[in-house]
Amino acid sequence: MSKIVFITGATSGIGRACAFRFAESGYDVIIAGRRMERLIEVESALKEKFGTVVFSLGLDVKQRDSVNEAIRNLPDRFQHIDVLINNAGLALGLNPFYEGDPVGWDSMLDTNIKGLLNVSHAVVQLMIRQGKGHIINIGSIAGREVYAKGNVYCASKAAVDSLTKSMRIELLPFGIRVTQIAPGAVETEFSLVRFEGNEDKARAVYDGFEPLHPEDIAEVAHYTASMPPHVNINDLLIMPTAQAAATQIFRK
Ligand code: NDP
Ligand code: 8X3
Repeated sequence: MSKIVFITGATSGIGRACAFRFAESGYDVIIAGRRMERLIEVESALKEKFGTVVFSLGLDVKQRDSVNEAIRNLPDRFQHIDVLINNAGLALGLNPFYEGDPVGWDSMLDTNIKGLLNVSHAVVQLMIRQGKGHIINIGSIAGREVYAKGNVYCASKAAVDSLTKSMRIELLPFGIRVTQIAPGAVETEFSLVRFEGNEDKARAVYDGFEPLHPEDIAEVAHYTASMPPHVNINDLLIMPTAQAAATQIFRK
């Protein structure tokens, strides 16, 4: 029986790359995200390229009732989840907090923290029954260091760091592994979302250096999941070679 990975935020960037990497090594995949047309595109590509068994889940991780219902109603063959990648997340804006938009704060906190909790809470019930599983949380350098104008996004990723540690302690009796992967700058749609579709601003974030590619993080996520069952990789901070800290980037 193939292993099953459940990836949130698989319509773009890191999540999409994870779907391809895990599919390549023979996993069946559950891909989740709000944009159904993107899910259909990823599903078709995975089927065509690797013959993957895919289940697409149009899902907003902020909607707790929908998350619970979606996971309760997974087809039987997807009711056994080996790996959950909590990747869905976003930043909105880059302003001092006193100029920030509270609607954006709600969206970041509800997605990056409560969304991760909603999905984990539902999926972990399956893992507890199985007596095994692996939760991989995508944190950020922003959860380790605070940078000016990062305020709520940084706080949301610091919460991911705390929750990862809590999960690891609390899931100890059930043989469930918990890993945090915390990337520095990865070129995805992240900055386009942060700057509300402003392509010039988004491109400028990655100007003059080679950022990480989503495939780099997917490779690492796959690596952590490929270790023997008695090995848990707790935490990985992964930066582009040209980046030493959140705001220390060497640009040519
Ligand atoms: P992208 O914008 O490319 O991808 C974000 C993904 O999250 C999309 O698939 C989006 O899907 C999904 N998503 C957002 N909100 C929701 C929601 N409410 N419900 C379900 N899915 C949602 O960015 P990245 O790939 O870069 O981001 C992935 C993760 O990596 C995030 O948690 C981000 O914070 C983190 N990260 C990113 C870094 C970077 O530099 N890019 C660095 C460190 C961490 P859809 O819109 O279809 O719902
Ligand atoms: C995304 C990386 O440095 O833009 O988490 O916050 S950063």
